[in-house]
Amino acid sequence: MSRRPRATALAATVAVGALALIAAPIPANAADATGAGDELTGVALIPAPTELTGGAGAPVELGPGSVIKVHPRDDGAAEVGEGLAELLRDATGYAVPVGQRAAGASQGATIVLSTRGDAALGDEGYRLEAEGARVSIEAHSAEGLFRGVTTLRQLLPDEIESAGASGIDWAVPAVSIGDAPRYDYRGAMLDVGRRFYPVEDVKRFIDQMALYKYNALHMHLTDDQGWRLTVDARPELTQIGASTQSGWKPGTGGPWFYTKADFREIVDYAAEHFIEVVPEIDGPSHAMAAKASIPEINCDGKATAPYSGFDVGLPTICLSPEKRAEVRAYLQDVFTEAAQQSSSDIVHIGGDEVPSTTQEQMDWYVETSSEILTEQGKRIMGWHQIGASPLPEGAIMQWWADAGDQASIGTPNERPDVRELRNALAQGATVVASPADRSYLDMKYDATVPYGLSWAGLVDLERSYDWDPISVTSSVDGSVSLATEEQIEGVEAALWADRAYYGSTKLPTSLDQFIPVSQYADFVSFPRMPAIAEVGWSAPEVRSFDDFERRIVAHADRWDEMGIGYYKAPDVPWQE
Ligand code: TNX
Repeated sequence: MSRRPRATALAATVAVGALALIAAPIPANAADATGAGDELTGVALIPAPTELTGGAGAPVELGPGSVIKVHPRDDGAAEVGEGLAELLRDATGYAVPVGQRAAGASQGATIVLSTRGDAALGDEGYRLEAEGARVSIEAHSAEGLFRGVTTLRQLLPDEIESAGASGIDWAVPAVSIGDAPRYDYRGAMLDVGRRFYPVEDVKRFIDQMALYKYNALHMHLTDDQGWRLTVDARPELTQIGASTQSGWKPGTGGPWFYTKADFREIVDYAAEHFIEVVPEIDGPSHAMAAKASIPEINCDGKATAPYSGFDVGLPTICLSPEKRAEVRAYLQDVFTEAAQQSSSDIVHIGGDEVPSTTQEQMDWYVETSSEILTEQGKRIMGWHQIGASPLPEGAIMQWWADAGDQASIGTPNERPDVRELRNALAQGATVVASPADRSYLDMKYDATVPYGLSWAGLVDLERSYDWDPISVTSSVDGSVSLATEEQIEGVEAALWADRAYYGSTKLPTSLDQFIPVSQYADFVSFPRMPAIAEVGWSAPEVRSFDDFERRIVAHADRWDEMGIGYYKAPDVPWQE
């Protein structure tokens, strides 16, 4: 998946915005839950589309004769159509043939899919019309069509998410939708370093991401507590570095890593959902698993003991001049193989929480990593500390600041983080916003939550929803704004796993406190992951927390169908 140039992205947004004005759209909140009889009753789309109007005609009824029509040479539509057909077949039991000649819709409506829509729709935009005997979705790419099909999925009854729910009325309300994302990059991060997610659990997370139109899975593959990626040139990294997780010493299970086939399976599964996989190899800190595996990246040339504790800010790999050739060789091996195994044009180099290095050492680390990855044709991404160093063209800085950092913007005492942001922007870098006090899914929703941390504060649903990348790169009163809209690449929800156990205000005393990893992920991600999806996708004009709350409550039934164990946050008016 290649990203479109910013200029086109903006043109597409403006074009859809202009359409929205002409069509005098009903805001997404028009589907008032109390508006019985209103044709938009029950429509609860997340993220909110750019333009949504209720059609005057009848709802679309799918039935045993329903077909998906695609043009014979439209391979993208055929592929996306087959995915939709599988979903429909599982849930409805109907045959749902796909093809040009799929005809005979006497007992059910036709779904028409096309990737031959106007170029102004951009890579991910689409138009969806539903009325009477027909649903049509048109995009300019398979990816855009997939996003449109995702909207159709949310227009169908909740039972679409479960297999074998026959006997219900498979109706789609009459609607007209024009839609395109605000930002190109809408990521979610899994910390498989602290806590390993088996392939099936990663796939489950990908399913959840896809339903909310995320397009980048950032895998934090290495940390102090574990190394998860197979690197052929350095087998020790998984032989030794994969023997630990946070709280799990060598010999308590494992090893915990992805074989090449496993990783391929994840990348392919993500690609089927139009999600790219951004691999992260963290360094020069957060690298104890590598230091335990490879003696020559330590200043004394000796391997460290495998680490399974809960600290951050631990020693870095050796950055003294006499060790640089060996460290460079290590970086060459790990970044090359990470680049080759992944599907994104971005590789994440970490760079966070580095203790006791000089700026010269950090610069060497960032420049060396960048050189290796530039040779591989990749862009680099890094936590915002990389902003203090010279950055290559196309670099992305991931802004993970908390409220205190933001509050210092424009004051005489701007924090170093803010200087890093300014420096990165001045070099032409773009920003992915993942403010810790908004989009860190490991922050507790409230003080009663038994998992996670609260160093950036408590993050309830409204806090995770009510921000955007411009607001978190501006002073509190908005008078000093550091990034322009063009310099924002997107947003990311970050699911760290430092405290993925029950009773997380204290360190665990027994392995029994570790709940299954998907149970942890479901709980901390829902309802907040859909909120951050809307921050990344939806135009500011169609966003409001009150309306989002109405829609999120409606989605809870869908999560029940999917078996997602979400947090029934007490401040959200869930329905019985
Ligand atoms: C900070 S955010 C970290 C991570 C922790 C996280 C926990 C960042 C770049 N570094 O190492 O997992 O806080 O909330």
